[in-house]
This record gives sequence, C-alpha cells and structure tokens, in this order.
Amino acid sequence: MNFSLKGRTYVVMGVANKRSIAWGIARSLHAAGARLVFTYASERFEKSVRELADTLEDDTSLFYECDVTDDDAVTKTFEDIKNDVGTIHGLAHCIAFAKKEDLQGEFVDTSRDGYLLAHNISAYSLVSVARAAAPLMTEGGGIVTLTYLGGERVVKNYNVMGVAKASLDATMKYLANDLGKDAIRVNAISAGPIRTLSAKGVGEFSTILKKIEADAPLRRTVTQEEVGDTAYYLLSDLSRGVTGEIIHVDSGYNILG
Ligand code: NDP
Ligand code: N5H
Repeated sequence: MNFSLKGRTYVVMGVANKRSIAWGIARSLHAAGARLVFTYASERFEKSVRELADTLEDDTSLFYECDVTDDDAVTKTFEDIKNDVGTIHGLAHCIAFAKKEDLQGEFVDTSRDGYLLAHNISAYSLVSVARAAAPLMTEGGGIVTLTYLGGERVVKNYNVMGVAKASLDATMKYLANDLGKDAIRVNAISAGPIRTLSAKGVGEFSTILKKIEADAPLRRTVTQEEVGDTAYYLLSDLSRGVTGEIIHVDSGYNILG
C-alpha cells in the first residue's frame, strides 16, 4: 500500500493566515505530495493565501473565492475546479463563524439571527460543499471537517457554536452514510484549543490553554501540525476503513471527567 498523495488533489477551505488550522492541514498534505486547491471567503484573504502557498516547495496550487453562505458560489467554485483540475481526491472543511456577542454570556440569550448564522456557516456549509464536491471524487475520496469538544459537552462561552458543532458532527455522520457507496469517506477532527484568528479576542483563551497544559493527559496543547497530520491520515488510504468518525486531537483532554 502506497500512502503518498502524489498525483492527488485536495481542496482546502478556510486558510485565513499562517496560524489557521487549514494551513497546518495544507502543509501536511503538501509534504505527502498532494496538489492543493485553496478556497477563501472573500478577496480580503486572497493575498495572504497566495503568499502562504508561494512558500510551498514546487507550488502548483490553485485559488478560488467561495463564500459558503452562497449556494451558487459553492456550485460555481466546484464547477470551476472540475474544469481546471478534473478529479479531486478529498477536501478539508475548516470553516466556522458566529457573532461575537453569541460567544459570551448565556446561551439562552442567543438571537434567532445569530443561531441561524452560526449554523448556516458552520454546519450547513458541509452539506452544500459535500454535494458540490462529491461528483469530482470519481476515484473515491475523503472529506474532513473540524469540530470541537463544545459540541459534545457544555463549554463556557462556546454557546451557539457548541450547538452548531453538535449539528456539524451529526451532519458529518449522515454524509458518511450517504457518500460511502461512492467510496467517499467523511470524518471529523475534534481539535484542542489552538491560538488562531478565530480564537483571537475570545475571552479567557489563555486560561483555557493553561488548563489544558495543567490537566490534559499529555500536559500540553496541540499544534496545527498535529491536526494537519491527522487530516493527512484521514484523507489518505491509511484510514481506508474509517468513516463517520470523530478523532480527538486534543492531548487526550476529552477523556477527563
Ligand atoms: P481561522 O480563523 O484561521 O479560520 C476560520 C476560517 O473560516 C477562515 O479562514 C474564514 O475564511 C472561514 N470562514 C468564515 N466564514 C466563511 C464563509 N462564509 N465562507 C467561507 N469561509 C468562511 O480559525 P481556525 O483555524 O481556528 O478555524 C478552523 C476550524 O477549526 C473552525 O471550524 C473552528 O471551529 C475549528 N476549531 C478551531 C479550534 C481552535 O482552537 N482554533 C478548536 C477546534 C475546532 P476567511 O478567512 O476567508 O474569512
Ligand atoms: C470555549 C471556547 C472559547 C469561546 C468561543 C470561541 C469560539 C470560536 C469559534 C468561532 C468560529 C469564532 C468566530 O466566529 C469569531 C468571529 O466572531 C470574529 N472573528 C472574525 O471574524 C475573524 C476575522 C474570522 C477570520 O473568523 C472567522 N471565523 O471567520 C472555544 C475555544 C477554547 C476553542 C475554539 C477557538 C474553537 C473554535 O471552534 O474555533
């Protein structure tokens, strides 16, 4: 069995900057020989994604704008990718968003608007992206999404995002069941806290990191690289018998009572 990704193409959605988990995934896939296709929400991040890809050795990456709240944009993005590269072998969905005011205080105060926005971008987007990407995976493939422990348990301040992650986790499993007959596997990585742009401005983030360092079985936080290598495992044939699974890359924190 050959676990190189040479000759394979993977779409990576959600690189904002060098701290993004998506960038950790991109580097792991690239190191294994994959060709990369990047999508970003708006022009605002195009330059930084292109500059990052430029740092990859022998870079042959392609770039597309794709706001996942727009069904036509999602459809067009994957039509364009099909025209430009043909077959793809997998996809990393590293996208989430909630209003700042919904990530503090009490969950009971979440507005209908805020609830729908968080679910639209953070959970439904996996459905629309999987539907558009699946026809390009003519040789089978893998889809990986990023989730967090706050979807399984109540975690202070995670609030509406926890409920959206619970939806994302179930969405991942239903998609795994639908797409399995086409040899497409769908899995999630539950990452421990990592300082990224999304995590910026989050109250008490340093305290959360310190708690992981003190209590997690490995007594340290995890890195983008560690999540990236697990995504490589899930997107390669190494994990060929695995689908509908949530793998925790969190120093073992989730096993604690
Ligand atoms: P980043 O801020 O680096 O990435 C978040 C990405 O979401 C951005 O690239 C942003 O795109 C994208 N995004 C937001 N709205 C849209 C939209 N409408 N259309 C397309 N893309 C959109 O943060 P992370 O790397 O931390 O987040 C990646 C994933 O990892 C998220 O699902 C997050 O919930 C999850 N996660 C993060 C953890 C952490 O501690 N950091 C822990 C566990 C899970 P753009 O930049 O183009 O606006
Ligand atoms: C328990 C916690 C800490 C509290 C909750 C944090 C939730 C973060 C997730 C969402 C995705 C953050 C978010 O939407 C921020 C936006 O309101 C503002 N930021 C932006 O608009 C930036 C510029 C863009 C790039 O961000 C996005 N997302 O588009 C959870 C933490 C311990 C772990 C964590 C941080 C989890 C997670 O899901 O990211």
